[in-house]
Amino acid sequence: MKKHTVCRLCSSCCPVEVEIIDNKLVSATRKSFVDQEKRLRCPRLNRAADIVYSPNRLTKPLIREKNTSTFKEASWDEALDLVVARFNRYKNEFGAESVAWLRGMAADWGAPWDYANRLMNVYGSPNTIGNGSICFVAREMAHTYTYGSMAYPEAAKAKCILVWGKHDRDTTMGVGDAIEHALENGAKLIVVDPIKTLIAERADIWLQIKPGHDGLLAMAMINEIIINDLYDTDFVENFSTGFDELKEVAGGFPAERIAGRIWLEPGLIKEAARLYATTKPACIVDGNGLDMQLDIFDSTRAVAFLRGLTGNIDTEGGDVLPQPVAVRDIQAQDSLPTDVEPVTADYPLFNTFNATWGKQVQSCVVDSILDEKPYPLKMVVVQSGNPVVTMADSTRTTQGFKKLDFLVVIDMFMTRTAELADVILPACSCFEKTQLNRASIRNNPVILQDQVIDPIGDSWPDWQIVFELGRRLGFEKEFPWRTAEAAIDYQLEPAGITVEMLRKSPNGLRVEDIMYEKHRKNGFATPSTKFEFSSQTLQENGFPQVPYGDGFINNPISFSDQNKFYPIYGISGARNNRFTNSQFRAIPSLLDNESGCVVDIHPVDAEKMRVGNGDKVNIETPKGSIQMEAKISQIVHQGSIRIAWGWGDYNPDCNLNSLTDDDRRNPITGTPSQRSFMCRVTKVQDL
Ligand SMILES: Nc1nc2c(c(=O)[nH]1)N[C@H]1C(S)=C(S)[C@@H](COP(=O)(O)OP(=O)(O)OC[C@H]3O[C@@H](n4cnc5c(=O)[nH]c(N)nc54)[C@H](O)[C@@H]3O)O[C@H]1N2
Ligand SMILES: Nc1nc2c(c(=O)[nH]1)N[C@H]1C(S)=C(S)[C@@H](COP(=O)(O)OP(=O)(O)OC[C@H]3O[C@@H](n4cnc5c(=O)[nH]c(N)nc54)[C@H](O)[C@@H]3O)O[C@H]1N2
Ligand code: SF4
Ligand SMILES: [Mo]
Repeated sequence: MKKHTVCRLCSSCCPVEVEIIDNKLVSATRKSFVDQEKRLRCPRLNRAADIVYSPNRLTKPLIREKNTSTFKEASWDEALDLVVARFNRYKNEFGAESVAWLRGMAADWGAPWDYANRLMNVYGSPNTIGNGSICFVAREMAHTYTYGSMAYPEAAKAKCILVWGKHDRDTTMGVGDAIEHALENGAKLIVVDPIKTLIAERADIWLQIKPGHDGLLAMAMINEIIINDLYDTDFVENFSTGFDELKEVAGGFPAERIAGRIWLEPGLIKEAARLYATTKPACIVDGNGLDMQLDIFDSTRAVAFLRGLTGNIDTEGGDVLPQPVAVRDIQAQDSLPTDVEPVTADYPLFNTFNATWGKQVQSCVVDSILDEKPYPLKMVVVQSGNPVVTMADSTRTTQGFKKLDFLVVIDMFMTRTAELADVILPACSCFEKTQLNRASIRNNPVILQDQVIDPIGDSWPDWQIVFELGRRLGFEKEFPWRTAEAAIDYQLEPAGITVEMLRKSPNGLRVEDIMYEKHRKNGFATPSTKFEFSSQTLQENGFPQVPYGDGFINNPISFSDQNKFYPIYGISGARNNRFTNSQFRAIPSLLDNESGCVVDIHPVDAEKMRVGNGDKVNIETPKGSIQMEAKISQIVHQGSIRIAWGWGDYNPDCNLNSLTDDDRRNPITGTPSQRSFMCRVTKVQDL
């Protein structure tokens, strides 16, 4: 039997068709507007059955035996009662704010994020915290400050595609399909990436940017477009504000002066600016290459400016602004006492830029535990995340989680984070639960992630865990729902959509047709109702109103002030299409014949280091060291290395975040430099 759902084995939320035989998931296929044989293949989806039925799945709640490293199996009643007792104890002893709920990316950002917020808000803690400071939420804030929400590229219809720090063919297959389609139809391609990726190889112009220096390039492109009158005068005059201020600041970034600082030729920067500005429609596919950088907010705003400057915002084949469906805000923020600040209080603009994103600076959780500022957290619930290996500075993060009084982990597998827990609650996979994903809430059409098989063992869907905890904490009224369907129907009521209707439209329910150039009628959802090249809100809060208005930061990546000792640029990459972040290395069919756990070193550097293919090298920063096999490769620029991402759970010796630092952060979004940092490389036998 065929069933429809949405895959959530990574954050891309691809609609899929699943083959079920005897109530078992046998195979799954990604849906796409392109023909089956042309679709990009996703190895994780192809191995969905191996993931779902893995013998390593957690199938029973586990409680740590007192003062040991062993766990005993428990009933849900026993485990939940223990968790609830701790929730109550810390609230009585230290106030509800001493408990935090930390969410990784795996259980989605839509309704599951709202449920966790609702629970913590009615309990009285302001500390529901996501990992958006290093994933896309900081980027979303930069978009929002410019034109009111996050734009998405309509790549399939574009004539020019500017891919900026994204690698969709491995990470976001739906957009990957769209890019392939556009290229087949003759679209031009510009890629900004320090690595010669598969998509960079095919670009008309590849800008092999120096890691972490994207802001300089974006400003140089803006300047080039302005001084050559390549900008859209109608848009700039009628729909934007702050153009003159931008023009002045961008004037300080001429391509000739900037190029040498970012490993590029001035001619290539000019050519890219001209191609992007003069080929219409053009879209920008921006990605995680911009995230996890110290100047994420300014660099992403500068990239976002290109969209307005060239009149490509909200146009067909350009970057389109979403048309969200009307949903009920179920976070119950009104229940929170107003006099308790969250542990993320140092980042007020990020905490509040969106009505429901809330707090996203996960580093503050560790600050609070270790430095007891603004107060100490005593208990943390980690849901669908593995912070011990995915957050910056793993040594410090581990210290923090070890210092906690009580740690609860909700996960499908035993992880390095779960190993530190007092209670582990076994979660269902994406195929075992019905869920309203963020992709659906934030834009048309709404597509239901629908349960297609029964839960494995005694695992529970995340929604059930949260609702049941809520009820046991005494919030029966706030958590009346016994099914996911009832909760989703309640949340979608303002849109007039029900789960039943969604099931009848498995390819998605569109509540309104796509509309372009909505600003002509409504303006933009910014304080000025204009596309904001300069922001008064930022100025009022002590930040430059135009990106880099007070100069470009001197040392934009970690440890660049110590480059005598750490002379090599380390790049965190690559996302491998077999794995999602730290996940799936326990799945033999995905791990077998896998050769991705390597560090790419340029041949010239390798010779200097006397390193050959397959040699083990030690990579070191002031924070720690890891060891990996070397791969001699031309895909990196001389002077930089690319370190494989996501191996820290499988093998702590390869934990990239043992190298990264959390000491310096973006002042607005709290983002540390997890993507780029200076390091030293030595052959292991030379040590
Ligand atoms: N140096 C460096 N650091 C990075 C990154 C990088 O590229 N380089 N990437 C960053 C980014 S963008 C992100 S988003 C973070 C990711 O950080 P995390 O979200 O911590 O990463 P994952 O490894 O994906 O961990 C997800 C966990 O959720 C579990 N899980 C999967 N599905 C479900 C579910 O439905 N319910 C529950 N309860 N659990 C589930 C998985 O088993 C896994 O243990 O890492 C960040 N850290
Ligand atoms: N297979 C797979 N798919 C995934 C995930 C996964 O772990 N595996 N994770 C999911 C998650 S949580 C996310 S956030 C998305 C992320 O998806 P993407 O945004 O595609 O993220 P990455 O592949 O990490 O990085 C994109 C590109 O940025 C480049 N890059 C590195 N440093 C820089 C830099 O300084 N400047 C520029 N311009 N580019 C740079 C890298 O070389 C890489 O090609 O993918 C999601 N999908
Ligand atoms: S890219 Fe693959 S793993 Fe990610 S949601 Fe799509 S099908 Fe699933
Ligand atoms: Mo992410």
